[in-house]
Amino acid sequence: MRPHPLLRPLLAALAALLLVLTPAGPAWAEFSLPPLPYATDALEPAIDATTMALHHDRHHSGYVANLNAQIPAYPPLADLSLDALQGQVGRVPAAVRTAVRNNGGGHWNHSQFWAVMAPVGQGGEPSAELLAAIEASFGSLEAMQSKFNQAAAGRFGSGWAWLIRKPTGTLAITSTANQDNPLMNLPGIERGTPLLGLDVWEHAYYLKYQNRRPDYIAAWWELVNWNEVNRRFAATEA
Ligand code: MN3
Repeated sequence: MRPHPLLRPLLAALAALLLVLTPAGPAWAEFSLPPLPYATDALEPAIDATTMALHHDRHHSGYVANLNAQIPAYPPLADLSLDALQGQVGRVPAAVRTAVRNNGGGHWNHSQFWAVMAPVGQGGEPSAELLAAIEASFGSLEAMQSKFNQAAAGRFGSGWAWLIRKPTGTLAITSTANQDNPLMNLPGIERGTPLLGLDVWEHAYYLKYQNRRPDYIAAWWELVNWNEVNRRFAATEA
């Protein structure tokens, strides 16, 4: 049977209409892995290239993929920025909360981690404003670093050490387990704006340092990108 002569132009018109009505991109935005801001060997010798490649290309990308995998079960996730998500983890439905907490936290934490490091000699110095705040809260830069080192070395199992600015304006050192961070509205977390966070999961240092976490922590200070820490501190003043 021959199709009606008007069928083909009618279908073409319908297809054109659908093209006009369909948004250009997907209806929701997926989270994406940021590229490292330097080469994988740029932080040698404190952090070796193999650790950096595995850490970014396998571990961090895994958090991003697993976070995106929660979107079908909880579509509002796609409308949240990564920053906004951290403060709302406690309101995520129970069925997906643990996965969003672990993988959303993992994505945020690692994104800041790459940014607060720089090749030796390229990280600058604490700004006068940041240094004044550190001295007001801890007495000295060295005292802050000592307290940070204790938090990093003393974190049992996997987690992070943080320099944060509390809602009161003072600076503090804190530590979180697993992939939690100080932005999360969850019980047991000392909240504040992270200025500097160190990954003390074994995957961050074990290839080079094995069980010598304090050696990794000591070497890491050479990599701190104070320019970025200064920027984060200044943003809390805004
Ligand atoms: Mn890690």
